[in-house]
Amino acid sequence: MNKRILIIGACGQIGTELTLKLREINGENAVVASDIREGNEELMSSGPFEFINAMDYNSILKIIEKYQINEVYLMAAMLSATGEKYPAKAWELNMTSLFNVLNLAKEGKIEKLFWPSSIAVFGPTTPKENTPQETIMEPSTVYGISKQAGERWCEYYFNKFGVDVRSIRYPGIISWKADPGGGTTDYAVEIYHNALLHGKYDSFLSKDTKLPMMYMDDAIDATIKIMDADASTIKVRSSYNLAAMSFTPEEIAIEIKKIVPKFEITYHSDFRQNIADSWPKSIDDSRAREDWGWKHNFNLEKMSKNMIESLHIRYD
Ligand code: AKB
Repeated sequence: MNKRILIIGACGQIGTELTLKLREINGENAVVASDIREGNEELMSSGPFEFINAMDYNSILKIIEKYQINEVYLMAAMLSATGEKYPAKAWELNMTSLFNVLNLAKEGKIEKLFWPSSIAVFGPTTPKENTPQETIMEPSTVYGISKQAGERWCEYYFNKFGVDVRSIRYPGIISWKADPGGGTTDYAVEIYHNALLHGKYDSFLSKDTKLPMMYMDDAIDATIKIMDADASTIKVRSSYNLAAMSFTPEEIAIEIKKIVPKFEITYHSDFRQNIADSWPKSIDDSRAREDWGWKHNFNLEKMSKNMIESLHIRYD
């Protein structure tokens, strides 16, 4: 059956590039972008767009029926740093939107669902290096609690109702097309913009804060790969660990300096330091590699070259 895809939260950092890639693969009219706000020019002009509030079940259902959608990617969420400022709103958005799409799948309105989880499901008591797929999970942020609860619900809907939901625990995602918003790993995007525009960056994480990260191209590749995989190969129905690289602010600064020699970094930690300190430093993603053939392509060096080249074009 032909894919008829709806992306909810299409104007965010990952949603934008996921929409563009899915349109390239499936044809522009097969992929409906939706959000509560408009996106960038490329997204808005490349195919159908609808305003949807992810917390409003009926508005999602209306669009699913209008376009005869069979696959949904729910990319709307409040991330870790903003979530700490607005805990009740973060919980409400992250959980209500998930229940809306899980219930639509349970009622047979859609066939397949992608929902992103995060390394934020882990907490201070989790083993920090090479964090296993199954381990202690005591998240200490509202965002992390919502993602962990969400994972449990995904598995529950799969076991009880046969809902075909697939999920990845994204690390920090680095990209240049659309800006991230409200995350703890956002420093690793801001740093490239600031290096090119101002030749300096004041990091809100300390120089030795190591976190798992991934370039957007790899994140999109993984997302499409897990959704295209045969259902029998998806053995984890909560969410898969996923990894590409891990680095500190100091290490990314050294890499940037190789391309922008005048670049200088300073460090002034803020409240996001505590969040970062509660997360793993590196992730064991062997289950994703074994089950559905996940492979990353970008390391820190290759990503830095690509980011700086792409941002040069954007700013020129
Ligand atoms: C955040 O920093 O909140 C996100 C995430 C790791 O899920 N980028």
